[in-house]
Amino acid sequence: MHHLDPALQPLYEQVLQRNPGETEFHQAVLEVLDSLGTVVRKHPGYADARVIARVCEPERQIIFRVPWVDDQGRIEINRGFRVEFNSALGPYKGGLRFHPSVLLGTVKFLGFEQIFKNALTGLPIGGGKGGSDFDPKGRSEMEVMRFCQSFMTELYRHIGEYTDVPAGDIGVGGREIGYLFGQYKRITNRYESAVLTGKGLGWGGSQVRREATGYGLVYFVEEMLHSKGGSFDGQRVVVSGSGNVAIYAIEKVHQLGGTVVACSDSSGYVVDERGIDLELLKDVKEVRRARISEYAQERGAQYVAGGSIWDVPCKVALPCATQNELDDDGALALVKNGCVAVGEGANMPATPEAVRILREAGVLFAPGKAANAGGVATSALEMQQNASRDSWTFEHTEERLAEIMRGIHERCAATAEEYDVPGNYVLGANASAFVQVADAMIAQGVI
Ligand code: NDP
Ligand code: 2IT
Repeated sequence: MHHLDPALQPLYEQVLQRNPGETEFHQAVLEVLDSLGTVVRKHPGYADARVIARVCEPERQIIFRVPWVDDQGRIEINRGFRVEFNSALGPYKGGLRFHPSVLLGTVKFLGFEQIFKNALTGLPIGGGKGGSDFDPKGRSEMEVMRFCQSFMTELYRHIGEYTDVPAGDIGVGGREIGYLFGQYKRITNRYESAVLTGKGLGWGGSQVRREATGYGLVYFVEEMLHSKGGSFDGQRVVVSGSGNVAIYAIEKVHQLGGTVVACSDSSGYVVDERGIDLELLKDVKEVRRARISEYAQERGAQYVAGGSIWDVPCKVALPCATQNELDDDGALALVKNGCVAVGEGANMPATPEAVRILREAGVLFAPGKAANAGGVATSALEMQQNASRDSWTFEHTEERLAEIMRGIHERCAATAEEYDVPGNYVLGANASAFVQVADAMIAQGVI
């Protein structure tokens, strides 16, 4: 059993009781409460204001039916979600996930993380998340479009430039954002550019948004390595996943002189000692939407069906697929093979046990809510460009992103020092973000 600060234990038990079965949400809350024990001992006012209890309760949760017709004329029914978690710092902001595993508890864990992540960017965005249990795998373009149109036919009444601004996540990229935006525009008769981010470059999207999460992750980890006198140059790197975050993490690692020798999808992983061929990977994943096994076959690289990618020796590991994909066995394998740094590109990819093992072994660990904040930060830059009816160059936007990521690293490192746990980025991220959100909530009354 986990030992929380006595002031926070009853609160955690209440979260368990009021949100039964939502294990991922419980896990995300526990990690934050674990950090906040240190904060409330120093600043008891936050406990008195019951602001931690308020942060754990979403402002609004929407669940809706998404009926649509497949290519065979069969009626399909999915479930849609939007959890509007916290608007103390700005309109709700966070992605949409389309994956068969999505439950309310999944969306709540992601929305909860998003509150703190968005605060860390320093930009005016609150926290939210949404999605559906729709499985895009094997669906035709037209099926995906009809699904997106039906999803937006309900979602449109809950979102808006000043209310709630969705974007992509697993299973939702530029194609889906296009279909969603088109349907929002038809229903509302408004060209409200900043109602969604991740739009196409020709119609209100931002340069670097596609690359932002992966690039930002690598900037953050590079800062972390610099703090110990290291860098990516010449390092062997393993990146799990092969979607949006993974692809652009690989691209930036290669630009910084590292070599990514393995990546994966939900069927297996590929080991490519020459370094992943990004042109081929983008063609297989972004254009053909095919399996990583096809990459391995065409590249003549080793493919391992199932198995654990963390068995591949590396100096830096970047989990960029999904929650709880790096467990205690994975962490032990990484430590045994001499890994020095782990950066979470995905949301909550490392289990609590894995994080403990890595930290105890002295492995640098960057939590997702800090390290993968580059995506949402660039979404906020997209909103800024839309509001001023402007569009920036790639170079300018990338420089803004790099600056934001350096700022988040600095902020987490400084907060960890302030609480006498230098190098503990988990505590640094949680404490710093919480204090900002809590102060805003207290200033705005009992909200
Ligand atoms: P994509 O849909 O583009 O790619 C997801 C990748 O992860 C695919 O390779 C997929 O494999 C794999 N994957 C997904 N679910 C599972 C699963 N249950 N088990 C094993 N593998 C899985 O999504 P993104 O790259 O956008 O997102 C990846 C992670 O990054 C998520 O945790 C997301 O929340 C997080 N994130 C995304 C941001 C963004 O801007 N897109 C921003 C910040 C965080 P397969 O194709 O076989 O399903
Ligand atoms: O997890 C995340 O931060 C995202 N999926 C991106 C959210 C956004 O609004 O850009």
